[in-house]
Amino acid sequence: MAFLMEAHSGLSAKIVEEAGFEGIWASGLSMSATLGVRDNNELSWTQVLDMLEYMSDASSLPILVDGDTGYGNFNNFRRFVKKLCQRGVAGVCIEDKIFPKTNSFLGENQPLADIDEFCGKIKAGKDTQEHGDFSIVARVEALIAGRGLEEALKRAHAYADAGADAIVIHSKKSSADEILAFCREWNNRAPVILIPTKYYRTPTDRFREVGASMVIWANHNLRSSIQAMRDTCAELKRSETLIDVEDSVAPLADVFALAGAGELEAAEKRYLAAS
Ligand code: SPV
Ligand code: MG
Repeated sequence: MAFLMEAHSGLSAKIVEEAGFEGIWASGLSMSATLGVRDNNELSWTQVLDMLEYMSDASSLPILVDGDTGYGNFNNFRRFVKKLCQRGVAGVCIEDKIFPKTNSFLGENQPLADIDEFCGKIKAGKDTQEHGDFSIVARVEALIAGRGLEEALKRAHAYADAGADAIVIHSKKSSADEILAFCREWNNRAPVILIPTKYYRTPTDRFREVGASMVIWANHNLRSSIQAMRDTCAELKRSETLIDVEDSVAPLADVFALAGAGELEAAEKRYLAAS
């Protein structure tokens, strides 16, 4: 089972790679929150592309981008796929909801996309991808929308028939029961990806036992950075001195190292005329 770790910037992409993960989840929630906006397609798709360009420049890891609902219909989505391929992104996940989307953890009874329309989107993406190994992942939101296991399975089968390379089955329950039941019924017809943000107490071995292929830690770099920034702000506001803060933040040398200062120094020796 593989693990994708969330990143939302060039810097966080580098940190994910440094930690040894095999891939990056470019989370829509995290990219939005980082720029101070809501996870409601308030970022345009070209703004998302710009963020991805920094991330793919910063890291050699494969990036699976959260493509929300594809930014419109099949035509908007296939153009997004073309641009992702040009930027070296490894794959995109689209969810079967309506544009503009709402985060899965907000509200009840979120409207779902028409199955045939969503299948057309998947097909258009597969027909457009410029590299054979680009992945289109279909995210089933039936459990999120309270529509039950049968609806989730029906949708997952339709999306696999349409050519989806893998299925994300999502849930907002604190118990993994419905997710595990889905996986057992699905029986690995196509690879299954889980996002255990809400059912985080479930031991990871349970996901292995039901044959999950991949787990996404979807927002934990964003949330850890919020906590760290808040702690530092509070301490400095209170103490009005750096004395107690210096040892609790990353050394400045780390900032330069992560930005690649060493590479520039070496390049200057090679390329700048000696004065
Ligand atoms: C994201 O990380 O943006 C996701 C996962 O789509 S979730 O927030 O659980 O919907
Ligand atoms: Mg998202």
